[in-house]
Amino acid sequence: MMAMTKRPILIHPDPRLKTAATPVGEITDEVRRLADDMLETMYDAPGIGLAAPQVGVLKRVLVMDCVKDEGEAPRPLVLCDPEIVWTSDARNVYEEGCLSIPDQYAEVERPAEVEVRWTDLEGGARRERFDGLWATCVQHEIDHLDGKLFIDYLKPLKRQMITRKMQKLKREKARA
Ligand code: K1U
Ligand code: ZN
Repeated sequence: MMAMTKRPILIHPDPRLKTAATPVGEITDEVRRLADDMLETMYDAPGIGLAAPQVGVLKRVLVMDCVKDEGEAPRPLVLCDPEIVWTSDARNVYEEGCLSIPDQYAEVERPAEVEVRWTDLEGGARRERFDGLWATCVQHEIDHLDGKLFIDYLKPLKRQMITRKMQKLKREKARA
């Protein structure tokens, strides 16, 4: 049994959040440890998703659990080298947030359903169609792996306003 460690989450702006991550290829113990730590970090935040670049690791690994009901069993998913293989024509608007852009929310329009192919932690090939919040979340997380943030979908002025707030937050945190 591996000990899970909470890792610090990078706050925007940070060049690592703008960099495309590289495929993991073979699933090693290092990848398994990273995934365990990311789940711990995501649940602790709390959040419904997390991508490896958000903890400073430029590898194509994401975790998510979009189960909302208190009574429902958690469904932690780890996706290595995920690829979107199909998107619906129907679109969905969701007010998104991001653990790397705390307390900022904005509506983003994305395909309502997506089919994703990935490798699981046992090295198996997986394929699943996601809808609702799961579809929004997996697209948000795959964007992170491509160095893209949800604010990149917003008008430049709104994006700039949020970036300035985050710069101020980082300055304050550095002084504290
Ligand atoms: O990638 C991230 O920064 C995580 C992010 C994922 C996400 C949220 C909303 C739409 C798309 C993707 C978050 O988890 S932000 C926190 C959040 O949404 C949440 C936190 C606690 C309970 C429920 C939701
Ligand atoms: Zn995010």
